[in-house]
Order: sequence, then C-alpha cells, then structure tokens
Amino acid sequence: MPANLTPEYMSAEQDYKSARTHGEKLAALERMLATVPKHKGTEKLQADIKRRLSQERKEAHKKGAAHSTPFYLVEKEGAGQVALVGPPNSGKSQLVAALTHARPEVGDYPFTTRAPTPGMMAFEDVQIQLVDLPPMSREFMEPWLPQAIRNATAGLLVVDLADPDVLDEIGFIEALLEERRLARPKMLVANKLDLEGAADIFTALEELYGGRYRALAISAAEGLNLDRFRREVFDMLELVRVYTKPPGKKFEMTIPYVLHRGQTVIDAARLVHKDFAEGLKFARLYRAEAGGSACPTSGMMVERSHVVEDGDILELHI
Ligand SMILES: Nc1nc2c(ncn2[C@@H]2O[C@H](COP(=O)(O)OP(=O)(O)O)[C@@H](O)[C@H]2O)c(=O)[nH]1
Ligand SMILES: [Mg+2]
Repeated sequence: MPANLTPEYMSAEQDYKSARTHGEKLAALERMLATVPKHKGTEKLQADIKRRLSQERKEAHKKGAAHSTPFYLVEKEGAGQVALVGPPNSGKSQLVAALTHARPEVGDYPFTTRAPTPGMMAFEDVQIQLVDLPPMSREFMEPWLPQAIRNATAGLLVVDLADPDVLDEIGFIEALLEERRLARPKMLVANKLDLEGAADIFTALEELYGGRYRALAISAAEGLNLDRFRREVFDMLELVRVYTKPPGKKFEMTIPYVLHRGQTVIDAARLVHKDFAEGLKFARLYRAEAGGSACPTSGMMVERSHVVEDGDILELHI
C-alpha cells in the first residue's frame, strides 16, 4: 500500500469495506477513485478501483439500480434450504431454536416472528438450513411470505397437535398454497407431542394425511423425536453423501460431497474437481459398513454413469 494516501481516500476505503449494499459500495468506490493520488505508485491501485467499480455497476444494473436482495430472501447455505410453514403458535420458532444456533423469538402470542430467521441444522456430517418464517393465517400474512417459501428447496408444514382447529388450519394452508401455486410441503411435522392427548391426535392426522405427506410427531420444546426429524428432512431432500479416497490409500472420513439421488459417479467427480470429471477413466466403489467390516462388493469397479448411493466411497482414477 503506497504511503502517501490521503485521509479522504482512507476514509472512503473504510466506507467501502463496511458497505453492505451495492449502492453503498458504488458510492464508496467512486469516492476512492476521486481521492486516490494520481501517480505511478498508485497505478495498480487505480486499476483495481476501476475494475471493482465496473463490476459493481454491472451488478447494480442487473438487479435494477439501488435494489439489493430483499430481506426476506435468505441466501441458501448448506445442502438445502427448508422453509417452515405453518399457522401461528405451532412451534416453528421453537423448532429452529432447538435444532440450530439461531435464536428466533418464541412466544405464545400469534405474530412473534416477523422476519425470516435462518439456522443451520446438522444431520450427522451434513448441514441443512432451516428457515423460520412468520405464520400463514387468515388474520394476517406477510405479503412476501409466498416468495420466501418459493425460494426454498422444500417446505415443511408445522402444526400444533393441541390446537383444536388443526384440521382446519391444514386445510386453509393447503388451499392458500395451491391458490398461490406454491409447491406442497413435503412433510407434516406435528409438534407438541408432549401434551396430553397429542399422540392420539397424531394417529388421526396420520390416517388422514399419511398418504399425502411424510408425517412425524415431535416435541420441539421437550426434544422428542428430533433426531428422527433430522434424518427425515435429509431423506425428504433426496440427498446422498459421497466420500472420496485416494487410490492405494486407506479411507479416512472426510466431509462428504452432497449430491441428489439419481446422480452418478461423474457428477461426484465434477464436485471434487472439474479435471477429475474430464479425465476420469473409472472409479472403484467402497462402502463404509457399521463396525468397519468391508462389504463384499468393496473395491468394485464402476463406470462413470453408475448411480451413487448415500455413504458411497469413491476412488477416482484419472
Ligand atoms: N408444550 C409445548 N409447547 C411448545 C412446543 N413448541 C413450542 N411451544 C410453545 O408454543 C408457543 C409458540 O411457539 P413458537 O415457536 O413461537 O411458535 P411459532 O409461532 O410457530 O413460531 C410458545 O409458547 C412455545 O413455548 C412443544 O413442543 N410443546
Ligand atoms: Mg415464530
């Protein structure tokens, strides 16, 4: 960094570093360009500012000037984004609080949650993003809610087993989702299993809706069935985990590559490195088994088009 930068420039650069929106970044970069001393020693710096400026202008143009991503669209992180849909007070916020490090407000009055709150839930060695959302209700619904739901990979319908109107609530939400042409949630999560009579209500719900949804009764507050919840969400997203090992070396557990059901050896190779995908000759497939014993098919040679399964270990030969 050349030593003769002015305080005006330094302050503009500080603003740039703390800028959050495209508009703020653009303004700071323009000030940086205006105040940077123009001499040979700053040529690289000037070029860098100009490059960032032109990139920022392009971004701003793409999104429509002065518009940044709306607050209700949560940036996807992890293996999938799961939106929690449901009536007021069903325990959506409690569930996110129980399973992630996020701390959305939990309350026994209806509209505690006003903005989306994401949190990362671990299932074994994968991270799945849960997004706590405001409720869907007849009284009031945030106008942006449908878009937030659409933005997610999948939705969960969270209902309250102790709510005497639970059937009515499900019916209302299903109708609303259909009217808005939103995908139906993939799973019905019946919360408050800890309360008296809740298990019987769940049996009735399962009879009614079991064909339409995978259904699971939980207690977010008491931590009942939460491990099953993690697995069910993973299964619902139709994800598979693939591990790799270098040829001739012992397998060591690493962070998995996460693929979708139906994807193949070549798709896995592409995630590892694009050169692996291009140059891949074949792969050997190993499977981790409980107790560490080798599976009979261990080391089997598989083709590029072989469909991978959860837990597969691939040795990629290029
Ligand atoms: N008994 C019981 N109460 C719960 C459970 N989960 C949430 N609650 C309560 O239900 C109310 C609503 O919870 P909240 O998470 O704010 O619901 P949300 O509106 O769906 O986000 C709060 O008073 C919670 O303490 C549960 O598993 N069992
Ligand atoms: Mg809430």
